[in-house]
This record gives sequence, structure tokens and C-alpha cells, in this order.
Amino acid sequence: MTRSSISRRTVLQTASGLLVAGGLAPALAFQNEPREEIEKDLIFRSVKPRNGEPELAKLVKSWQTPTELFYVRSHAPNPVIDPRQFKLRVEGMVRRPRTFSFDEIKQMPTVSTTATLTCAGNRRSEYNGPEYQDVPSVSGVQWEGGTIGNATWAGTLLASVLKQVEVTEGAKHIWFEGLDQIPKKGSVIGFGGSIPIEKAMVAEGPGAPLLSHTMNGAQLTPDHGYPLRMVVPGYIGARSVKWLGKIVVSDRPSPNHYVATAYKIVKKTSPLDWSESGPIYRFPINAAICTPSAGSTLNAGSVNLSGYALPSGRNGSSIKDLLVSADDGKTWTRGEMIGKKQDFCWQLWNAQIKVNANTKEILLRATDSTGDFMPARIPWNAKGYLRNSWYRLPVTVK
Ligand SMILES: Nc1nc2c(c(=O)[nH]1)N[C@H]1C(S)=C(S)[C@@H](COP(=O)(O)O)O[C@H]1N2
Ligand SMILES: [Mo]
Repeated sequence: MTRSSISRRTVLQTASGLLVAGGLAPALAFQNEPREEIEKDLIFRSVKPRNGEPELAKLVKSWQTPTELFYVRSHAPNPVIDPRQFKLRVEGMVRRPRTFSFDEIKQMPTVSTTATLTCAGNRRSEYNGPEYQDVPSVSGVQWEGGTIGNATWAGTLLASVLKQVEVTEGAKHIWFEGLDQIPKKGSVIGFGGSIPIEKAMVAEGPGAPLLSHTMNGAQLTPDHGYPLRMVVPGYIGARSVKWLGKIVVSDRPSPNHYVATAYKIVKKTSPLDWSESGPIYRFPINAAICTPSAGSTLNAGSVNLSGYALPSGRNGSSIKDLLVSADDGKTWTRGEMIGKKQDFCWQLWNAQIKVNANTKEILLRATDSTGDFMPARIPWNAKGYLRNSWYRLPVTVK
């Protein structure tokens, strides 16, 4: 058994062991959230703040992810926001800075889109696997492949809000700020995001960023940003700022920690130099095997596999080829895309493969229509982002 498969299972057991020990849960749960959600649907890597991902076998059951199975990634406890008091401030390089009430936002025309969100830290735990013995271990939430979900969002176009405030010439970036309170280096900050103005101004089609108040047909839950969050299709989840409280129009990317420092690919560590690269915006291609589960014992012969594949977040990108191997990459079998295919959304797939007693791992790789591909190996980076090398599922075959 590989080191990564052991550590993966240990993490999972710790998380579920903690949650099953019922006595602990009430003290750790936050006021405005139902306990059932913690126990039934997500594996919580931490509950304060709330960071949970679904079991992959549950996640792959539907193209549209039910809200209970949608991963939660938060840097601080959910802020409690009264929608009647809620104010969204829009300022910066605009002719008419303005404060919107929640009702004013809701009264603007509502647009609906289905889009996949994925955390830049999806599959991070694999960076601490056996390939990376000679580099520092990667800290941060030890996610497996479940920090991804595909939901239908409804709300107001960011482009409409920007039109109302009249953006001035020279504006290049739009900053978002959350109303959460995150302790950072002796002060308290809101989670910040930032996107280039070209993306912010997209006003048509599935790639248009939304100020979303509705998820899968219901009001946003506290975990997912109630009452209002950004949804930026095609971009890493971190740009979809939850509990949105402020939008700033600027000529540069946001100086907020989560744009200027975190969510960057940084490879040098001594000293760590955050200016080595720019903020991550679009997500790259990624895919995972969701069934059978990691560590399963299989009978020799034919096995059915299922999973998700996310094409890169470019316009019109879709999965071109998806291949699986049970002999360490000597031979590959093509998987079949099933169900819906929509821009900025994942695709689900099935494959059948023959395994025998020599099979220790099942490998998965994919390419998309824009030329993006999953590499065999991926270099280590300090924060463990964008893990999208071939997915390796450890199995035992009888
Ligand atoms: N205000 C705020 N927005 C946030 C975050 C946060 O901690 N605070 N986390 C970000 C990250 S890293 C991700 S991946 C997505 C997760 O969205 P979800 O919890 O609805 O799945 O929200 C983003 N928006
Ligand atoms: Mo994230």
C-alpha cells in the first residue's frame, strides 16, 4: 500500500470518528446550522471554520450537486447577516458610487446559470504522497477530490451592477470583499477576491459572473454565503466571494491577502516569495475516479468505474478524451461521457476496465477541447494548489 493511500484513509477515519462521537458535535456546531448537515452529508476536515467535502461516491450520483452535498470551504465562522440590514457598497473607479440594499439587488433582473465551483486546493492531500518525500509537506486543509460541485445559481449580473455605477476609464480589476471576519496577522479581514474587468463585464451566456442569492432554486444557505455571494464561472472557487459586502473597481488586483498572497502557485521556499507569480483565476482541467472508492478490494475481471471530469474554465471547453489504465499506463481504455455537457460545468463519465492481481492502482487522465491536459506528474507548490495530475486510485485485486 502506498503512503498516500494510508494517509488518505486515516484522515477520513479521523474526521468521521470525530463526528460520530455525538457528544462533541453540538459544542462545535455553529448556531444557525443544522447538525444533520454535519453528520450526514459531508466529511468535515474542520468544523471551526467549516470545511467539508462529500464522499466521492455520493458526489458522482448527479450532474447537479444537491446543496447538502456541495463542499463547504470557509476561512472563518459564517457571519450572521440580517438581510434587512444588509448593504452592498460599490465604489472605487466609478462615477456613481452606491450602496444597494438586498431588496434592490433582488429587484434587478434575475439571471440563472449552472456552473461548477472547485477549490484550488482540491486533491491537496495528494501533494503529501510518496512522490514528494524530498520537499516540505504541504499544510492547509487536506482535501481529497471532493471540493467540487455543480449547482444552478440565480441572481443579478455583475455587469448590470457595474453599469449602474458607471465604471470610469482605466479600470482593470474588480475586487470583492466578504463580510466574514478572518483573523490575519494581528488584524481581522474579510475574505477578498478579484477578477479582471474583461471577465467582470461578460453580460451574456453561461460565463457571466453573478451576484447570486439563489442556489439550486432555494435561498443560499449560511455555509454558501447567505444572503449574497459572487459566482464566477470558470474561475477557482476563491474568486466566488461569499457573504458579499463590497465591490471595488480598481486599476489593479485587490491587495487582500487571498489575492495578493494566497491562491498563487509559488515554488521557491527559501525565502517564500509571493511575487513569484500572479493570482490564479481560471481553473485548469481536472478529473477523479469516484467509484469504486480508494482502497477497495475488487474481484479480478471487469470493473465499472465512474467519476467526474472538469474541462478547463475557458469558453466552450469540454472533455475531449478520458482514459483509464489498470496496468500502470501501459494500455489505456477510453471512458464514456454521460449526461449533460454545458460550458463551465463538469461532465460525469463511466468506464469499464479489466483488473488482475497485479493491479495496484487505476489511473485516470483526460484532455479537453482547448488543449488542456492532466499531466502525469505535477511539481510541488508551497500551498498545494491546482493538483490535476493523473488521478491514481489505490485498489487491491483478489
Ligand atoms: N467570504 C468568503 N468567501 C469565500 C471563502 C471564504 O472563506 N470567505 N472561501 C472561498 C473558497 S476558497 C472557495 S473554494 C469557495 C467555496 O464555496 P462553497 O463553500 O460555497 O463551496 O468560496 C470562496 N469564497
Ligand atoms: Mo478554495
